[in-house]
Amino acid sequence: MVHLNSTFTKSNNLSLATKASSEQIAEDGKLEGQPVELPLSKQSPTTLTAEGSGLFPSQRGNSLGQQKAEQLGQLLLAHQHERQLIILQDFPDPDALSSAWTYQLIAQEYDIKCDIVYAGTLSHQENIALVKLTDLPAQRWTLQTLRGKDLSFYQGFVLIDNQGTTSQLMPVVQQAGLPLLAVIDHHNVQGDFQSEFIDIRPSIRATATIFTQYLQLGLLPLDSSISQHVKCATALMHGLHSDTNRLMQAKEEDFMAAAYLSKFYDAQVLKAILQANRSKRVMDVIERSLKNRTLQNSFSIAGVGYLHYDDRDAIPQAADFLVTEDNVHTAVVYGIVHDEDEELEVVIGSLRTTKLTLDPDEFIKQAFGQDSNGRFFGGGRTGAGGFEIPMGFLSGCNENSGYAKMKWEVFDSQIKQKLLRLVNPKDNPI
Ligand SMILES: [Mn+2]
Repeated sequence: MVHLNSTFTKSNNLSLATKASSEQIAEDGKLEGQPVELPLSKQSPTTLTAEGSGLFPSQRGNSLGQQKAEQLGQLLLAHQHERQLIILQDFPDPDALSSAWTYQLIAQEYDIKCDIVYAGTLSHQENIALVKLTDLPAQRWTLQTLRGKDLSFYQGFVLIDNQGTTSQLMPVVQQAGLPLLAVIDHHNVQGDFQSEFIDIRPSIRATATIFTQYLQLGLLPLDSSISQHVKCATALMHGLHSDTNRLMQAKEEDFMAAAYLSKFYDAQVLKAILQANRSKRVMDVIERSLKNRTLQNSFSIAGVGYLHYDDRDAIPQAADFLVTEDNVHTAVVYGIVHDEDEELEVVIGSLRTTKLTLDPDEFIKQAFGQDSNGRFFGGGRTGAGGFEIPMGFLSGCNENSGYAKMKWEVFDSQIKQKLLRLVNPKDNPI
């Protein structure tokens, strides 16, 4: 599938934009070293200096960023307790998605509730991966969906990483009389619009950079102990990465933003997002494996529940992914694969190891043993192994969800026990 980016052409350089940005840049340096007080809400009282905001020395002169962060803080303060719509281009890219999420998190500090919406689809594997792995809260609103929505529920809308020219939702929102509150973008100015706040900086390569600056400047300082912040930083890193062609087109400010994000983002999750040729259902399985994994003695063990026969390949992919975690040398992922047509169920598992002294074949044979005919449930080769355990009489009847859940739990614990006997030889409960 083709990754549809916005239809903006960045080379379509309007003199208006160039002039505006060079004028703004000429103001740089004015506020250098001065403390800037942002009018924030009570939830995040912050008096900021460039010193205290974790900026790099060369960024202290970035008065435009500071000025814009301050203005955005004022805007949000003036709209406290409201509901806003964040409109993205019809085929949102990682830059748009991550920036919108950041806006939502910042606005939350002012008790503003935002819905992130787009009218088209997430067409690229990477976008789907980003949304799944970070739980990014974007919603698809088709024109049909819109008919059932009462837009008077919202007090305004904002445009992020676009200027309204690439969204089918624009005419509808305008017709509903919603005011445009903010436009934050790095594309050249697309035309005339009235907005309370405008931060359009075509000199910056990604909207994610602009949002990272807002964070750094104190609108929402990231905290690596908050999982949502880590996910958001990961999303921003991905946005920045993808809009700068893996940083190859990045400018100083983009690198500075990346440097700040590097302290918070999750490299493993980003790596998973970048391995883009995976289906959404594979991503679901990887997500489950991440969520369910148990780490013991450098083993990562994860049961992923039920999956369709067509998706069985997701299990080795999830194991490939889990084994990349720091301090993990071996990953085992398993699930119940079912073929609806035949009411057949089988437990399928995969092992991946980077430990040279661990023989996957021996490990799996030892862990699961043989069936009544003397056949082993699995085996392996260097670095990888797999197993299949037929469920026989217990196959099917999953219409009863309570039963299906119970069945999974029994298999899950049994497999874990057998594996953990080898992982922690002394912890054998029997
Ligand atoms: Mn962009």
